[in-house]
Amino acid sequence: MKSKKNPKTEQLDKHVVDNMDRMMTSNDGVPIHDNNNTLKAGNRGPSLQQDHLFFDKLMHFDRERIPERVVHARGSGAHGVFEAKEDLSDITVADFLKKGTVTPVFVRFSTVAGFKGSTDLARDVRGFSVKFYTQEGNYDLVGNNIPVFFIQDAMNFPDVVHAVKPEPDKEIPQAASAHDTFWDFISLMPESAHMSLWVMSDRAIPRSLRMIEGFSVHTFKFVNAEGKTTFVKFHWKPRLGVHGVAWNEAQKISGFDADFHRRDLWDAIDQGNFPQWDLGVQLIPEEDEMKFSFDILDPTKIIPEELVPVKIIGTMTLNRNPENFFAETEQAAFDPGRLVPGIDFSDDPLLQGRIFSYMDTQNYRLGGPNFHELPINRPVNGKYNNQKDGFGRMDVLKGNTSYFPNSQGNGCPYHAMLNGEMGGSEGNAGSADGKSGSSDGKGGMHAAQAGMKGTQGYQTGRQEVQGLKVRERSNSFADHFTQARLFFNSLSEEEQTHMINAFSFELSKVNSEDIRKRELAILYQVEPKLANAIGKNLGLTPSKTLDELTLKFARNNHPDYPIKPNKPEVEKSAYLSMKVKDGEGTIETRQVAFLLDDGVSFESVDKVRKALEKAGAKAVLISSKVGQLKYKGGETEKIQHTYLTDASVCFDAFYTPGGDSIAKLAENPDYLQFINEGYRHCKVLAFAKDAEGLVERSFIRKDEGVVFESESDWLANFITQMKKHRIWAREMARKVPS
Ligand code: HDD
Repeated sequence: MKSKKNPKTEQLDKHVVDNMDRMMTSNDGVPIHDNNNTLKAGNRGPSLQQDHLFFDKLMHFDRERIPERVVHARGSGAHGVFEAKEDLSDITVADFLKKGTVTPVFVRFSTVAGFKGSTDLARDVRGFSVKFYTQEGNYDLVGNNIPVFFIQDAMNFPDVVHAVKPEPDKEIPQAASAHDTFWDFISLMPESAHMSLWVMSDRAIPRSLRMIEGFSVHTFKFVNAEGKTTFVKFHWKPRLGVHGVAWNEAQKISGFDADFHRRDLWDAIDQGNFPQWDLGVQLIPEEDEMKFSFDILDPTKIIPEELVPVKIIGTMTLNRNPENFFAETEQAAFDPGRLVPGIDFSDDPLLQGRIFSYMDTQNYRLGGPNFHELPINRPVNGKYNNQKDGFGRMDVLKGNTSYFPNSQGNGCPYHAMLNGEMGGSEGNAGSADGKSGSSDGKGGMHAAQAGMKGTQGYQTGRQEVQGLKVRERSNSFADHFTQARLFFNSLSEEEQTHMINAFSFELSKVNSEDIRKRELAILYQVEPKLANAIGKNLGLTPSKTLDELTLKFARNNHPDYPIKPNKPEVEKSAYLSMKVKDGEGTIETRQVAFLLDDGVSFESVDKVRKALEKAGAKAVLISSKVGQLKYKGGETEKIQHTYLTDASVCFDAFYTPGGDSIAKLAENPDYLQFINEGYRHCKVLAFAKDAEGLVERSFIRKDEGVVFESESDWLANFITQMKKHRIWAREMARKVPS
């Protein structure tokens, strides 16, 4: 698939090294004639100290690893573009948000808790980081697929991370929150109640990274030309909808294909199924800051879309896979502190702490302050300043000045224009020429800076600030349960059941009964129905009041805790459930397993494959061996998937075609496992006429998601049912635990 080019990929391409048709050399370019044998004294003899080619090779190998990210270590990246589609000129000067502007992006999705090599299907938050390479520098929107956070103040960040990571003595469990230290922390921090419900929802086990939402979590600010600010929350809405897998599936996918999400993203882009998200904003005028029942600076709160609608302002399309995982995905340095003109921080105390942490971690992880010069991190509009030297410096700074102000360097690099005038004392800067920061040596404005002509440079939004220096927390942050309740009440019955099961699973893995009880007491405050159902699974009756220890720690922040909450504006939101609404949904890019064997009827395969592919889905043929599948009529087809290598949990729906393969399938336990498990996980199963009898050998019972060829409009119905993503009603009706 030919990939799309944009200014960033063109910049990157200049760094791509292709070994094809090249002679092997050392790192200094010296041709190598033997890459198999070290230099020895005699062909059995000791190796020699003077083997500089061996040292060149080993020295590099020994240093291949860099520290993995302390959180979000496991990630997958892709390139793409963002196109702005709305006129926001009255609320932000952000250049990349000007209607019609197309900006290159690099996106990295991640899990939070697991190590770099951990499974994609962990129950966890997914990171959603976007680096926009704008004409006014790089802008990083470093969000998550969950709109709220565990904690309100950055001071607690290392604590929540230490609690969820493997326990420090035995370093288990890997990529899992189901252990004592996590729930110990959560049960002592009532502010984490809201997010803990999201993490126990199906949002935390996505079907695909292409099917997750993204949120800025924090409220940021837009700044317009007059310096006036508007509060803003960002939302990414996936075109394919938001979908999860069942927990039982997630656990099995981790075994069958731990790279399930990474592979899915790569394959989709590789096959030209470019994933897309719309970018939406919730805008709150400065003067409405205090208008809500919650504090918009509190990162444990959403702004219900019923209160402030999401306005779609553009679309992101991911259309190119990285050339090299390490150079791009691993070395990408995201930082919510990288803002561009027109966007500013709010005073959210979690966000304020992040501004330090990311820069600090990149300096450590990427080995010094020149990480901006790594190809993936370079801005497309160039960087020109007096910062110099340091480990791994790549730019060759020209001229004898590296200070400001200067006259020797013609006053360059010069300040951005303020209000259309050339700013500051460097009045002659407009004549920037080859002697200065204009590294192309051609004189005049550097071509890459053309897009910045007339920019005011980065302007912090106007804000009056006053107050005593205190280590305190506002009482407007003290309501920890109202929005958790809003989330629970907004879910469908099936989703609530999944959440109850998830809490029951996690708390059953906790060894300490004290912790289980403490958490149940928190959940009781959220919603008695939730706490009672979980309590039943744990054999515990939830306490109606918070545990003394929880209260003690909550009173560190709010001495009068609990504080009477404000009445919420919204008690149930239509935007929080993932359940596909009637008549909506798509089967685009869904993977349908065709379960067959030699002797299968070509017609029976072909007509269904064509119909599914027309609707955008993909048919994957599964047989008992790789190589050539032999059709009943003698035709053959190459097979790459088998009952040995694949599992039902990796597919969205199933079809058993007819033909002479039926007798083999009837005796194939792996086939029966496929359809039984597919049914258990509430997926849609279709059977050709000859294959309908196979159902008798399974525990499948006829329902809307079990489709037979002998029924009218069966093919259209197969597709209609698949659009629902899952037949969750099956789980409720038959108590099939998915
Ligand atoms: Fe963070 C990485 C998202 C709070 C400190 N964070 C990281 C990544 C994402 C987020 C998506 C992965 C970036 C990548 O792909 O390279 N983090 C969030 C969100 C938060 C949040 C949405 C709250 C709303 N983070 C947060 C706080 C702190 C950090 C409060 C510290 C005070 N986060 C980090 C970090 C990481 C990081 C330690 C690890 C690797 C990295 O930065 O580059 O600095």
